[in-house]
Amino acid sequence: MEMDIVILLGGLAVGVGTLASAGYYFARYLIKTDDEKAIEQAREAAAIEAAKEVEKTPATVIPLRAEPAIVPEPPPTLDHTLRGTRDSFWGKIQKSLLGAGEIEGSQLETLEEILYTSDLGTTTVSRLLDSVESQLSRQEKKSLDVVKSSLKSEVEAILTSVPKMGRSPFENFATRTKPQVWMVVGVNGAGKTTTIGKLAHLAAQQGAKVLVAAGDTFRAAAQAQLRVWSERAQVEIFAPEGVTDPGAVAFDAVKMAAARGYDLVLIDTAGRLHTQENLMEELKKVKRVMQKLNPEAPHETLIVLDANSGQNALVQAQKFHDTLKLSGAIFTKMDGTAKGGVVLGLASQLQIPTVFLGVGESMDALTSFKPQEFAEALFH
Ligand SMILES: Nc1nc2c(ncn2[C@@H]2O[C@H](COP(=O)(O)OP(=O)(O)OP(=O)(O)O)[C@@H](O)[C@H]2O)c(=O)[nH]1
Ligand SMILES: [Mg+2]
Repeated sequence: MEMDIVILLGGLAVGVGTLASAGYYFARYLIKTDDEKAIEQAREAAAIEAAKEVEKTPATVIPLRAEPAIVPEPPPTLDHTLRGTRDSFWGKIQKSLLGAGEIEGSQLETLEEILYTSDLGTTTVSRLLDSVESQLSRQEKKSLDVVKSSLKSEVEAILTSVPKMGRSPFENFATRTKPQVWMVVGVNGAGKTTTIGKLAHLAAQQGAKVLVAAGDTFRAAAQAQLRVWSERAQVEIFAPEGVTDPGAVAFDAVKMAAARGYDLVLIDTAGRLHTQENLMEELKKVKRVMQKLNPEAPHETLIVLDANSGQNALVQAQKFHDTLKLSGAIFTKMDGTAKGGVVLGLASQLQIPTVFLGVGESMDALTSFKPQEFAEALFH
């Protein structure tokens, strides 16, 4: 009995204790003192102010893909491309003769000196000098504008006197026999493979079915380089593994193109110096081998010349012309050279028509050569 009372009293004590502590916590958290209420209100107000500040700040948008938009660059204009050449030619003439009065004696010598250092070639220099010295009256020689227009007409006359100058090899393309075969030759690094890529692109854009043939069997990376260009231009490539004879590549490419209805075969060749007789002979052989299939092939034999090589380009062209009978020239790297005057040299000395100009490294950077436009840009 006593034991029961002890348990009962113990239970009561625990119950009262629990109630007391529950009451304390109720009073502590729900019934707040005035001080506590004031602190809480201040905190709330501060939080609202802070939220308003965040709202005022413009949101920073982080795009999912922060890649710059790809805007295709337009190919540079000829006027822009020729600025280096223009500065070293007409720019220099203008600077040294401005305000000189009548151009005679020492001024004529200065003019001659500038012309000789402009990579024009001796024949062109004589013609240009003559157009000022003998064809202008004393009065006319006093005007820089008259001198300019006389030089410009002479430049135009030199360029247009070459048969087929500025003719595009794509002229009447659709009506020509299939496949047209173009062989591209030149010294090492002139820009042959790049130019083939550009030509392939141009032809493909005009709807032609194009095959590029990896006739440079000499340089290890040559096939791979041409493959990259063929992918860019979205044209087919003929590049057999392990074939070391460029004649065999050209032959098989032309054969395949004829069988499969290609419109154009562009044959890349290994770079070689015009002085390497055996390698020049090799090119003759490539040509002969193709002619067994098609006596008219190659329909175009185009030399690629680096404009930076200046007068040496004329020596190269002469030798390649003697060996292969060139049908046209393409000057590359006209952008960023001061030696573009060599285009005139090629016309007046060798009568080889320039058909395209390379004006940059991209696929679109190939422009048709137009004599008037060239003369215009040279004297702008
Ligand atoms: N700026 C500029 N660079 C060019 C032009 N054409 C070609 N190039 C550059 O010239 C370099 C040589 O070009 P390639 O096409 O490999 O020359 P290649 O004649 O095939 O050379 P090989 O096969 O070694 O004889 C490359 O870096 C090209 O990008 C052009 O018109 N302008
Ligand atoms: Mg090459």
